Amino acid sequence: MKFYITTPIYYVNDIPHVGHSYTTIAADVMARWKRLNNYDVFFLTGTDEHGAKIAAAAKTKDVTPQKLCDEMSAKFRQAWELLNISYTDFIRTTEQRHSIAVEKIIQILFDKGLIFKKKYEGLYCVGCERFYVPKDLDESGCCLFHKTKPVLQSEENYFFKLSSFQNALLERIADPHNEEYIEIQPEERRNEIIGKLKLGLEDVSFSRTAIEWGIPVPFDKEQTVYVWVDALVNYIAAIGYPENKSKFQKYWAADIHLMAKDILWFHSVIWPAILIGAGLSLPKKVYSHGFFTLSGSKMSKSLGNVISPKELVDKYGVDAARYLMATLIPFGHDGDISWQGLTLQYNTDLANNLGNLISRTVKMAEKYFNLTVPRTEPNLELVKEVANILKRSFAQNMDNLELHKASEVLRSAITLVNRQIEIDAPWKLAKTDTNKLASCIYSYLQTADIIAMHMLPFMPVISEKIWQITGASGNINEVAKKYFADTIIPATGFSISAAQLQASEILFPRIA
Ligand code: ME8
Repeated sequence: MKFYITTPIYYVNDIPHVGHSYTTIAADVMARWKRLNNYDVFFLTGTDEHGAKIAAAAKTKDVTPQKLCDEMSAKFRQAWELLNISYTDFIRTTEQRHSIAVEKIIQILFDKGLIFKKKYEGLYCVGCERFYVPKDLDESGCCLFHKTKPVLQSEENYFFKLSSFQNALLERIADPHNEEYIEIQPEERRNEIIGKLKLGLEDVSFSRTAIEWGIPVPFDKEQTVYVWVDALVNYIAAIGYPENKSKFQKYWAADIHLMAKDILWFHSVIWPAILIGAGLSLPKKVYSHGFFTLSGSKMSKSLGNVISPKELVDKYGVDAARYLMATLIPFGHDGDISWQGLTLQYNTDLANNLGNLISRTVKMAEKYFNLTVPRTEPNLELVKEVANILKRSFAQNMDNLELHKASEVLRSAITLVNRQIEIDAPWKLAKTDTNKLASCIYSYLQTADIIAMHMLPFMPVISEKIWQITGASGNINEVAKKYFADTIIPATGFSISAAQLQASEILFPRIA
């Protein structure tokens, strides 16, 4: 089975920050989870490089737009490398494979009579790269996202007959039984889109005359393709449209387009309308996660409160940074993040709970058995209980993109083992019953391994480290694939080879 997941392609006028990282880490967690479940995963990210915004940014820096794009796109790649993002492909809209696909789509829509020329005057927000009507703006006439006044622009452009797609879209978005159903999540966002759709749709400009930094319209070289249409097509260009038919057929339609609510309209209305118009099938799920503020304020360069991926990694380490970002706020809901909140969660979940479980277990193995715990029957009750807690809801939460809930399940499994250690009191057993002591420690090691397998999508490097420290045999990813496919069961399928336990370094040093 295939699984095709995408992030937005990010604008290169901005440096990668914690907002972009949020979506990309979440997509990576999903991609890794699906790989562990034996899916053939295609995970796409990339950069959005055309349009007025990029041209203006290049002008300010006194460089050519292409130079700016090359530099900035490389920064996104570096950021994703730093965060250990396992993308399959990274697309840039200035690549030829991309412009070929855009030209093809625009031409098809034009040939089908879905694009026509019209003079238009409207309020354009460069930040959003879109026209607004006054009712979309706040009381002072500003864009809700950028808090700036859109400028009046008048042009003769090519328009897309979006208005004629109202019913086709409503059928596919509102009716779960429709063959081409697009699942918009979360529910509140879906309802908002349905509500807006019911009010009717206006035709939308699909080309610009004033903007040179873009892909020329194939049937009128005086115009360039509207940057949003250009950008959306990346999702099919990257998987081979139009030339590599077999690759395209293999991966399209997308299983999940992931983004925040700022761009949900484009993904759940404009993009599906383009696809219906071009005779292509529709994405299965469009998921809008929450938008977060930083210590109560909108993140912005001018406020100087932008957190970079590097700052996160420097403070918490790569794996912990990934875990914290993916789980700190309920996925799908707006929230606030702060250094204080991140550090608190780090100390609670990682330094205290998980870190403590590993370090105390290994310390006991070292103290009482010189890191060679004799092979005994583990406390199967505990191992099974941990496996059951995880089985009951971890997979379901992950599949529903409820990453924070999946992490809560993990947390409760870890807490359970830590409590069991208190109940068993191995330090007392050491004086009375070394057999039982070995069996207890063996069970903590087994549960740590089960937990590590579930942690893999969030913390791939530390999970593997835990696997090695506890002396588990085999490659954690391969064992986990079997485990999630139910072809091995806990306590029998993977064994602790007693001699290989490693003294543990501190996995998560406490942070003040
Ligand atoms: O919109 N909270 O690119 P963009 C949560 N190029 N997510 C955030 C965030 C925050 N505070 N800030 C940014 C564009 N994001 C277009 C997309 S796709 C065909 C074209 C994330 O660089 C979130 O995913 O402005 C949001 O939707 C995206 O960055 C916007 O990225």
